[in-house]
Amino acid sequence: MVDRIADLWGRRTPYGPPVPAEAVSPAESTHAVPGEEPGRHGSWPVRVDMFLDDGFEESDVEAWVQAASILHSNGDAMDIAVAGGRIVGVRGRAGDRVNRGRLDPKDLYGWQANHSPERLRRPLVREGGRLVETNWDTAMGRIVARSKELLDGPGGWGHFGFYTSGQLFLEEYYTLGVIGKAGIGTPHMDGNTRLCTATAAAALKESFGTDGQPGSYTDVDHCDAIALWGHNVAETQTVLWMRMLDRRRGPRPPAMIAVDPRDTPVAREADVHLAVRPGTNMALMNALIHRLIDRGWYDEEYVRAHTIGFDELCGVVQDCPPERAAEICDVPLRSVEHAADILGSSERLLSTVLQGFYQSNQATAAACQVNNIHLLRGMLGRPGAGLYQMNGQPTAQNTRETGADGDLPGMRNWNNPEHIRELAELWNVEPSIIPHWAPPTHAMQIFRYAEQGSIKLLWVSASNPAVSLPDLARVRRILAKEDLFLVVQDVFLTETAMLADVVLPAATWGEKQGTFTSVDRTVHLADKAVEPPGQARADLDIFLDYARRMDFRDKDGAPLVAWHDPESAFEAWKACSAGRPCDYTGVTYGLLRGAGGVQWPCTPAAPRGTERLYTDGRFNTDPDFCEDYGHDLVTGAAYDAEHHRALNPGGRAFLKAAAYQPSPEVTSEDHPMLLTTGRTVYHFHTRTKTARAPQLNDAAPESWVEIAPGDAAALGVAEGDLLRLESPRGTLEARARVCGTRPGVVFVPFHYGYWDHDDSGPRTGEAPRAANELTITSWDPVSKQPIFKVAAVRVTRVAGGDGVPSAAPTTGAAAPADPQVPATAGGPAARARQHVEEA
Ligand SMILES: Nc1nc2c(c(=O)[nH]1)N[C@H]1C(S)=C(S)[C@@H](COP(=O)(O)OP(=O)(O)OC[C@H]3O[C@@H](n4cnc5c(=O)[nH]c(N)nc54)[C@H](O)[C@@H]3O)O[C@H]1N2
Ligand SMILES: Nc1nc2c(c(=O)[nH]1)N[C@H]1C(S)=C(S)[C@@H](COP(=O)(O)OP(=O)(O)OC[C@H]3O[C@@H](n4cnc5c(=O)[nH]c(N)nc54)[C@H](O)[C@@H]3O)O[C@H]1N2
Ligand SMILES: [Mo]
Repeated sequence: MVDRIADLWGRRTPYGPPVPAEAVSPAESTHAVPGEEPGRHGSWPVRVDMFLDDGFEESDVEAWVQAASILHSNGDAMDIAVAGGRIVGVRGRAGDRVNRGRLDPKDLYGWQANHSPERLRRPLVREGGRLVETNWDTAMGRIVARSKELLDGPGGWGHFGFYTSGQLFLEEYYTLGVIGKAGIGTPHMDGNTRLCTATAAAALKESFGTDGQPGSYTDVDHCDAIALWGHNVAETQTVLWMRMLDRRRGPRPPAMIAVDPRDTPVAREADVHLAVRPGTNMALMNALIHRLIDRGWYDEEYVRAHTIGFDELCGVVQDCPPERAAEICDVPLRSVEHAADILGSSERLLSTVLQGFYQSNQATAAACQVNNIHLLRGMLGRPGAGLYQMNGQPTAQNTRETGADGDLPGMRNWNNPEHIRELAELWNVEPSIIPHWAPPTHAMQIFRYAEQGSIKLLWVSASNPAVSLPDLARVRRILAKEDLFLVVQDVFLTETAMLADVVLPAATWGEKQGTFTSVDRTVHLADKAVEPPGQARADLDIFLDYARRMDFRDKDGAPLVAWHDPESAFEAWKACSAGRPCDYTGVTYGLLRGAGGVQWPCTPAAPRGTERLYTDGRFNTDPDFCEDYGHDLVTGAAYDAEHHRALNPGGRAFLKAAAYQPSPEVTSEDHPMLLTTGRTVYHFHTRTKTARAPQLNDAAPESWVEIAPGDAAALGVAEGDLLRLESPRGTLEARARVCGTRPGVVFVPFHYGYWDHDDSGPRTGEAPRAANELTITSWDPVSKQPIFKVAAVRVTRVAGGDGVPSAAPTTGAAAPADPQVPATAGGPAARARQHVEEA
């Protein structure tokens, strides 16, 4: 048994890369008892994690229902324990390729939120300014009446906006996508994936022609170097980190590079930590590439055969030698050189990229440079040479694939008439109804249209923008507008739902069925384990009900949405995916049930799925096939089909370049420090679920400000003192955690809104604490992802802490400088089982 609040990653099971038997020395051979021994070779040992509710034993469990994790994108397979019609715990699935039985702390304890007494049980409508309970007919009736009035009036589809999630299921997104694109015909649809993985998609399209991760999680088993680009994987995809740590503790461990302004657990583990100034990733990347080219550490043959743009790239990076990056990023020159040495000498490099790049300055440009390193070194499409432009949310990949983020389903190109024709044929509608006269409207623009009044109906599903969007004072003003009809479909009465005209109570994970796809293209099925509370309904049923009531029809008068349950929706999606990169035609619910997850493309020709993409060095850049014709990375200007054809890609990847530019907001005399924001291991986003799981909430009950010891001393700040942060947008107050962030930078977790989700209700009379009160309305020119990671602030001390430390956890990046701060622990309530299978 282990307290997985105190011990985030559990017991180590060291292992080494697969090697031919004759190459293994006796000392390195397979050991029966992992942990104490040097470890074994080849495959990651099984360790099954389990947590059951107090008083329950395994023998009390009546059914184990298969699912996968819903609180991050790793796709860890698990079984839900059911007894007496309730969820009573979870257990990792030993046979699954992704996690081999392991679970993340959020997954072990987070399911308890399903049973919260605060779950929405009935629809709500606004009456005389207040939200009152009603029935489904009344709630849906109001939405449909307003929809028909708008659709039939002047401006029609232009008044509709849909803002969805990365947390629903594939079937739900596809249904929503068809309603939006072929029912209403609006381009104003996006997901919160815009805040999350828009840059992953954009960078993959720019370099390789379409979305889709080249790599596989098994690359961790084979690699000899791991580079983590702005990714605190130890706290945000803990099971993937366990796999990396197990390699690091086994024979022939991979080298490790971390790029992060804070002393995260990843940074502490790495051989080289580049604590860059927030907003300067691009200078570092250009310098690393400069060095690789300068030293001749690239694969000339691969570059010649499989890429376009080498000369331009050389031209751009020429001006950015390591010395220049060391100055701009404010990191030691020798560290830049050391990182380049590792990148240049590894034979099997694995990279992961996440929010430190995607939500920072020049997001797509910087993410593309990681692609460039892999292309230059020919590090794609073979074991260990892996690249993940990471996802964050559990189903963000599906939002993108199915077109619920505004892209066209099946990674089709909105600007390619042939792709529009394919969809029109599939759905049996006129091509003209499918929006394709301009790029899909991105989330920040949808909110802008609502602000200006042209979007009059905004339907938010499974997102809490009143806490998660930048510049919250503005977002609240928009959501509260009299002339905006706001529909919120959620499982709790969130900060956003409080502002709605209609609130629809949704069933969630464990209470409904559907599929989802993790970052390495592994598809899992989650089955329904228990009934939802009250009148709550699956999101799929809500969308199907809307389609029925709106009476959307195809060209021949038949219902546009002809499916009726998750499996029939999945079959409809399969037809849409056929022949595209994300081809699901070989996947069935039957295949996914029982066995482990399956990686797309999975077709009758590849019935067990596909481990890696681009194994032959042929990319999806063909003009007739690609998802996008690309952009200028500096301005965001879009290229057209003609430009793309003229480049004659012929299956080659693009090496795209851009010079470094400073962030849109830099420090000034008034705002002399940089604010960056992000996550802690215990909470998920706006905490609607994790604050309702006692073990998780108790580990991080209140917000905090991370500040470096030198800055704290200069401001006269001690651990636990109350600080005020002010940016040009707003103010927040929280207690100081003096710890290892870089000098001049403060960090605030973005999880805490103005509502306490632990039953104590809205916070009144207290100063705001949400990180997004301070962040800026500004986005990457290519991916349109907001810049959450860089804002200028002024920091002042408001009051002393009387020697009481802040409530920040001690386990992750917020590990305190002061050793006297009591360690975060979960105690008996957090005791979980971990069972290591002996070889
Ligand atoms: N525990 C937990 N896990 C989660 C989630 C969660 O809410 N909680 N959410 C999931 C989701 S949706 C996502 S998107 C992922 C996000 O996962 P991550 O990207 O790992 O998480 P973040 O904390 O947002 O950001 C990562 C790091 O970026 C660093 N950073 C800030 N500015 C810069 C910069 O300019 N350059 C560089 N190189 N680094 C910078 C921060 O210090 C931070 O440590 O996590 C997923 N997993
Ligand atoms: N400052 C700052 N801001 C950020 C970030 C950052 O790093 N810094 N990160 C950004 C990123 S990467 C992300 S992903 C976003 C996340 O931002 P949000 O999407 O706003 O965050 P969540 O709290 O996950 O909101 C999901 C909502 O869906 C509800 N929900 C859960 N399951 C279901 C379901 O099955 N059906 C329905 N209908 N509802 C459900 C939950 O109760 C919750 O209210 O925040 C972004 N904002
Ligand atoms: Mo995210």
